[in-house]
Amino acid sequence: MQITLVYPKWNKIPEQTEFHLPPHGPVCVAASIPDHHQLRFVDENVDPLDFAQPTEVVLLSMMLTCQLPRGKEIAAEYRKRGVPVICGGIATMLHAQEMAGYVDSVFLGETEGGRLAAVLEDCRNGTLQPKYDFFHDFPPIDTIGPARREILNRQRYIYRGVQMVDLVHASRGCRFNCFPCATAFLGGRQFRPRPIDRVVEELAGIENNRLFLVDNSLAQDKKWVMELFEAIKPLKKKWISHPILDEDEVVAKAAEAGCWYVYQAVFDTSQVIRDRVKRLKDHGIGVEAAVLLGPDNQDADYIKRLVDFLLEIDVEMAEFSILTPFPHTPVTAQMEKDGRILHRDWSRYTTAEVCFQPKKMTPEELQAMYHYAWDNFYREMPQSLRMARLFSEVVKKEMADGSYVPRRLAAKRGWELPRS
Ligand code: B12
Ligand code: SF4
Repeated sequence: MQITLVYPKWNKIPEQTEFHLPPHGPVCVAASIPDHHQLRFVDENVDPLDFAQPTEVVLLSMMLTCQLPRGKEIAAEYRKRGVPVICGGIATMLHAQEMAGYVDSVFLGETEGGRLAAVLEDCRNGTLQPKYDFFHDFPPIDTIGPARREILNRQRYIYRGVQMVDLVHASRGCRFNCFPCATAFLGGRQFRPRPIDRVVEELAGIENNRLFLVDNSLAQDKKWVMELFEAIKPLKKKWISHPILDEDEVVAKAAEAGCWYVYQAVFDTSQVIRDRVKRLKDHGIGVEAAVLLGPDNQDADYIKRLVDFLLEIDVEMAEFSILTPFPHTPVTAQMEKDGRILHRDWSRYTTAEVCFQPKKMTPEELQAMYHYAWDNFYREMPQSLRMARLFSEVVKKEMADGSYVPRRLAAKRGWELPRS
């Protein structure tokens, strides 16, 4: 069959860095599609979608709630042309009932272990079901093979001449249940580490030296992360990740294994956070603070202090998000009970807009404090400069261990380069 896999567009937050990362869900979906099908992939964030191109089925992959409105438009357009549409992905699971009204089939769960292949067979035989429910019925973790990154339009993920990181995951799920997060709902609080040899195999097969380990958290199983770091160290890859277990030997091992910078949630101005950031920086790991604005303990002064604190502890970057009542999160359950959700216009659920009634601020005040935080953190040193500083750090690391890409390319092509 001719298949079109689409990752619908959403409006990027103006404050965030301009570049786009390659989407990870779709490349994993693509890996579950048997080779006898022809596949065309469009990431609408970087390429236009041409509805006139012939296709027999459309797979809509949605990660974020704010992709829903465009996802629905795309589905309508294809269905008008008689093409069946199947949707899946995280945002589909979070809005399963709603999406059922817009597509021919809703797929809940993960595609590996032959599951998507079977759905495509149904489609070919004209027996597509309205729902495939594999929610919390996870495929065996060792059926997750390397993602199919060849489907990406590589030139679109280059920013100012720099190739963006490639995404990879060494585990799925998360055993924690933090208040703003839907991961506990999605993964049933099960941490599912992949066999380490399979992760190494996947990493080794990626030409890009710079990666993003998109695992929810590398703080869930000390033995496993220590083994993982030891195993990937010889690959000399440089990588970014979500938080790492905050213990000296773990952070040291991560740094040796190529950790370049970490997204670290900064929720208060405590000594714990100060120490955590210091530990990472002491090991040469940069810190991008992920800062949530709007929880009930915050007022405008609190946010001002938080911004000062971030500058004082000298995190390399900061990303501010407004607490957003995404479906199936603990915080939303509470807000629903309290009647504090202002609207359900998903196109505005971007984390750049206030969608709920804060406790100690008006929505307008919180919105203003969001802009205050971005403006003041980046006032002395703009985002582009901070980003450039982070990149210069990775280049230094790569130069030090000989993994800098021009060197590897030169080696591949047999050129001699000065030894420095
Ligand atoms: C990695 C990640 C990111 C990466 C995304 C990188 C990328 N380009 O893909 C980064 C760090 C950039 C990111 C950013 C954000 N993220 Co995020 N992220 C995740 C995370 C941790 C994992 C997603 C992932 O890649 N999983 C691995 C892949 C393989 O799994 P998957 O996508 O589920 O795909 C499988 C199935 O769903 C299925 N499938 C997928 N598509 C399809 C399609 C079809 C047709 C079928 C049949 C099946 C199918 O098959 C796949 C293989 O099994 C999730 C949490 C989680 N546990 O899921 C949050 C999560 C998706 N993120 C979230 C949020 C809030 C954000 C931010 C808004 C946070 C912020 N304020 O900055 C930003 C938004 C980005 C922006 N505005 O530009 C929320 C989403 C909430 C929502 N309802 O919208 C989540 C759920 C975490 C949470 N807080 O609850 N994120
Ligand atoms: S915020 Fe991170 S650690 Fe907490 S539940 Fe979500 S994925 Fe797990």
